[in-house]
Amino acid sequence: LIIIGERINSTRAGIREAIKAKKPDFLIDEAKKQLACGAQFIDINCAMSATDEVQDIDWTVSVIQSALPGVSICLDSPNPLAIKRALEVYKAGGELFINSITAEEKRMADIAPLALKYDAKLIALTMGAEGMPNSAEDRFAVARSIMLKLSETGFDAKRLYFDPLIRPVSTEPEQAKEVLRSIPMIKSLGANTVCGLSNVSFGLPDRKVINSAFLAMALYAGLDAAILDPTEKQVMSVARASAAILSDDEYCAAYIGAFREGRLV
Ligand code: THG
Repeated sequence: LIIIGERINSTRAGIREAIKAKKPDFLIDEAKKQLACGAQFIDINCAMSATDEVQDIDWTVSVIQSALPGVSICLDSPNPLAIKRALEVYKAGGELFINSITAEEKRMADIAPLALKYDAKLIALTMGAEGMPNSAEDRFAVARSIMLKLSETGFDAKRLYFDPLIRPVSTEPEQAKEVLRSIPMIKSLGANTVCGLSNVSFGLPDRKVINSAFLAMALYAGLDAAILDPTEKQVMSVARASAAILSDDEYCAAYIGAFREGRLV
């Protein structure tokens, strides 16, 4: 399981303010905290910033990687210009995710060559021309068409991560099950899967309980990566336990290590 730490996101007021005021310490601290809790990638999203996203992502990526050389980053933006700038600023050393493309031709044509050039893993939302998919079959169909188009560019399916787009169980009770059903279908294409976890619990109390239950089920279904808050102890405990149970943690070493560091609930 690849853990992508989601906390450096401009939808969060504290992050937005730190970027606006150009205060690096708060952002660096958020990155360090997430790495200490077991994140392998730091998601960076400046899309909600007050001024210019391209400049903001440039500054944020620079600040994070000068404090943490070799850190692996997930560049989170729908804007190819922001992705392009961030890739230019990024110094090789860690690994990269580009988050994300959709079935939209223009965005794919802009981003796929960049993912190839910078040897980045690529997240593709299973969002078709008709908008959000409903059934597992719809998600699979969008994933297959994205993969066909990408394979023309020479992009390797092993570096591709499809996000089947979770919706809140509070308002769309059938959707989580459809996402779970779509995971093995999408993986049969030879690609990987990723989820932004927290949407599933939107509108419900004690969201971490729903998030962790969904994560356990998604991991059993074959989920390869998750975008989540790694400082959330319960969610990370269930992630560790699930990896041990699914034989994705040799000798349960990560689980035992997390216990020894007092990181399990
Ligand atoms: N899939 C992909 N990328 C994604 C998402 C996804 N990137 C963004 C998002 N979803 C995942 N990242 C976050 C980051 C922060 C928060 C939620 C998701 C967050 N949310 C607060 C909340 O829900 O209570 C609201 C913000 C605040 O006011 O603090 O913190 O699904 N590929």
